[in-house]
Amino acid sequence: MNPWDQFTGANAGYVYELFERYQRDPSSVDEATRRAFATWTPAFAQDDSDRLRRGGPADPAESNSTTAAAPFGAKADWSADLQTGIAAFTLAGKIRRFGHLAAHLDPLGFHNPIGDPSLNPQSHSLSADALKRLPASIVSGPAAAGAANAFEAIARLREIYCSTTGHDYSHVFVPDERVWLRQAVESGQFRAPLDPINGLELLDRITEVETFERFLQRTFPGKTRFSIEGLDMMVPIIDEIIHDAAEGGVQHVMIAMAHRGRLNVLAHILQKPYTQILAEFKDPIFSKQLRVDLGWMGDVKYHAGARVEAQPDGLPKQVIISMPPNPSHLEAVDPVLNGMARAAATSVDQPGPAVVDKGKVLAILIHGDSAFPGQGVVAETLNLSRLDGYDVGGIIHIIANNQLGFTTDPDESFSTSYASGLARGFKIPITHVNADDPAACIEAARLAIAYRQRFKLDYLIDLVGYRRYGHNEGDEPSFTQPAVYRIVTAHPTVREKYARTLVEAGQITQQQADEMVKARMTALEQAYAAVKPEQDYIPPVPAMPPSGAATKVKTAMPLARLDELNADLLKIPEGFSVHRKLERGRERRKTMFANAAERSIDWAAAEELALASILADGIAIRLTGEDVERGTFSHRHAVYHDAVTGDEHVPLQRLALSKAAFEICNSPLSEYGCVGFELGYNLQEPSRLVLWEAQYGDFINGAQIILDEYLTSSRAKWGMSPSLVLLLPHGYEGQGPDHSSARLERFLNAAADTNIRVVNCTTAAQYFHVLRRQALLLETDPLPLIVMTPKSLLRHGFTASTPLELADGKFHQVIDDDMTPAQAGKVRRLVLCSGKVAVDLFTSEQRKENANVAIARVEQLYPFPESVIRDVMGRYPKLREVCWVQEEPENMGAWEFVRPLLEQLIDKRWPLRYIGRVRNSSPSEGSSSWHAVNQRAIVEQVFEAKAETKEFDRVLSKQV
Ligand SMILES: Cc1ncc(C[n+]2csc(CCOP(=O)(O)OP(=O)(O)O)c2C)c(N)n1
Ligand SMILES: [Mg+2]
Repeated sequence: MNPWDQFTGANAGYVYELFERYQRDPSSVDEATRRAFATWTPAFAQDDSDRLRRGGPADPAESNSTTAAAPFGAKADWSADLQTGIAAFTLAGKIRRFGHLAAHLDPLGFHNPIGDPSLNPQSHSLSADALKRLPASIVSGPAAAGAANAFEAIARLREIYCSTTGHDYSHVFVPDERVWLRQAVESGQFRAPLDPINGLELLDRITEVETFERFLQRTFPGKTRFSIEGLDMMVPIIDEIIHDAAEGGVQHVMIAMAHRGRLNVLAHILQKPYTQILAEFKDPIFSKQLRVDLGWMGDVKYHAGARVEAQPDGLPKQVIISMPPNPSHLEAVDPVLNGMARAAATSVDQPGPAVVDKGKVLAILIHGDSAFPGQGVVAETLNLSRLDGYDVGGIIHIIANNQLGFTTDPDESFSTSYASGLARGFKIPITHVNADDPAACIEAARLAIAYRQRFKLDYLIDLVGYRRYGHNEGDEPSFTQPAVYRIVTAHPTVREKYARTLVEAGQITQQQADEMVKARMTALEQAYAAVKPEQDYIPPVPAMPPSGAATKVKTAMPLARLDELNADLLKIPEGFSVHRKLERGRERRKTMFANAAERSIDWAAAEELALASILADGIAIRLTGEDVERGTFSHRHAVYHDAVTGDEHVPLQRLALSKAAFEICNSPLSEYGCVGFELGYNLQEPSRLVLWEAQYGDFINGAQIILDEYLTSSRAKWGMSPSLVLLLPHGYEGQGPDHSSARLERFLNAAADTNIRVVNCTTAAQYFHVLRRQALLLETDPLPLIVMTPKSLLRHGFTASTPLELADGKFHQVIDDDMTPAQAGKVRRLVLCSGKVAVDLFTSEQRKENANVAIARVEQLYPFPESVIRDVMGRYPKLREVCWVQEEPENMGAWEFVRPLLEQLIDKRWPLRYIGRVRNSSPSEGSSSWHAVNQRAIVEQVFEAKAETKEFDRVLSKQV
């Protein structure tokens, strides 16, 4: 028997490759193979002189190897056949890899396929005849099965890879996944006829989609709706994904998308009633929207979210489908939805690590073709996909690719070959599909959800269509894309085309197809006639009004309980070796409760005790951020690493008293994406305490879009109730402009309507109580909590607290100077300040010598504790002036926020002075010496009877 006969398909290909190597360099294969190649003849050795006579290849680079002459001894005929086999095998590989480049993806035919010479048989010196002489098995896979020869198999392969679908998955490096994809794609298992499509239902669905837009266009001409038209198949694609997901056990499908087609998806996937949408188009002004104080709420209609419990066709169970509201800021919703999905998939009712069930929830993210490559947060979100602390078992991405971004063409939008290029780096399989081919779109959807369910990994559908109108419906697209819009105007809709296909196939008559349109239009007209804007317009559900619970909640904990928690935290698993240096700290903690009045509790201990006590109260916690496990300042050590084995021990997950899960993870180096994720997690599961810590507070500005669009305004815009905690290391310690300021002023600038809490604590006990307060308010009075946290003060004696302060105390919005009434009677100057500068003042030499100055710490800046400060002012009968003191420049920090509030409180009784750094564009000095000078000047100015010292004058003159 000829040994070549044993090899078929991929194996044969491998042998051909080996032979090719052998031809180039016989010593590159092992001895036995060398012997075999010297004697065996390929099975299909037939006269192929025809092919050999033909001209050279179109692309020599692609085909050099296939035209190389046998170097020695081989018989010319079998060598030639072997070459043909190798060429056919290579061609099949190129089609699988690059076939998408020749696929007809653009329904308008405006952007031609890029193509690739290696996809042509001629480039491999292959003729049709030569291919016909080869067995189909050389192509291998399902395309070869049942094919008479390689010619037929190659033709099938081209049909699969180069028609209206571009399967782009060669970048998936895990063989299992790639083999699955290849099999799924080539077998046609997700395509009709193997997986049938109900053509009439599909036609009716796209009729519904199109008619909705046409009705809106007719009824509200020119009004912005961001029509889906040109990408109508998006709706059936989502239908299909939801159906298959629900069938596979998914209980909750979460969808996020931008403006394009959103109203259509809200109406038809989220089942938002037509009457409600139409009432929004009428844009009524009603009393229920207005507030007496000229304030406002709400957002434009195409930012609204929705939620529905639906039963997909033919399935016995319900599935929740939800879409969060989102802002204009394209792609900002990506990490938010990702975090929501994670929260929904996570169970936290057992102590220990959180348990994630990746099969429970499915997230679908719909992107724009300009926004996907353009917005960095997309990359940040994709980067979360396979990280333990963020994984949601695969997101299905759909690029709503209308080949335009406002007026910007694709070649002005991205440097990758496709809008989806970024996904390749994340090993996400991509299906580019022509939005005018409904069957291909349905296959893409089925493929995506099947892959996601099988591997629990992301999948991307690049739905390539067009935009029927301008960016919005009042826009004239032919100003900028005249050629495209000449085609669009004459281009039939996908509904028209599909109706024609079904008519030609005899499945429906044209009249029946037209009836479908009429029926849908009638339903819309009836809905419109029935609209009662006063009832149908539903403004955002008002967020829980502030309940005042914040001042009443009891955060203290009995000493014995704290001691017990502490002992529990200090337990170490048998045989675990703690790092020598960390052991010392643990030893100190063992005696922390020995004397209840001793200042033995530092910042990190207070935090750990607070978190432990929250877990013991049954509230789950998630804490993330850059390097949070250890803590940027090496203070937290929430995760111990065995000094010998590297094994991990997380005390808060081993707590005997805990009643809920504790999740902690170092985040990737991202702020926008990660803060968005945590915010989404928090919104989805508001009863859990979610904390994000910045490496340094400065870096929070990387997440500014999330802060502005979600954290501080989502209450007013969408009636949401976020309660995320941000821990932002803040304080002037001479580390330069970028490690000093968490931009307190930006939070205060966004503070209104009791939308956040902003604190700057100066003691460990205050931090303990504020964390506990936050946890205990999650259900009754939730608000985001912004904490300016210390750096050098983490281990400062001044900030340490006594066990009693935890056991008997509470969070104080203001900490007044610790003076007797007699001492207070001498005070002339009341200094109000917040955070680290207070510690500088209290611990200064001047403080001891100066009895005229009282220092009160404003620990909570928002909501501003007016009445407490009023009381503080009342304690000093001989007061002559009030000073606001801060480390930050005058245009930053809290000053500009507190100034009008203090002026109101002072009511012209005393002058209000500012002491702090001068206005500056940069948050702080670049030199630590300069920092020391300015810091000293602030302290001196506070305690000087006369305001300016010589040094301060000098500093000022230099700075100016
Ligand atoms: C972050 C951000 N920058 C700019 C804009 C303004 N903008 C609104 S839509 C749009 C074009 C979006 O193009 P694409 O992503 O292709 O979506 P399409 O409108 O084509 O569906 C731009 C630039 C925005 N909304 N968000
Ligand atoms: Mg676009």
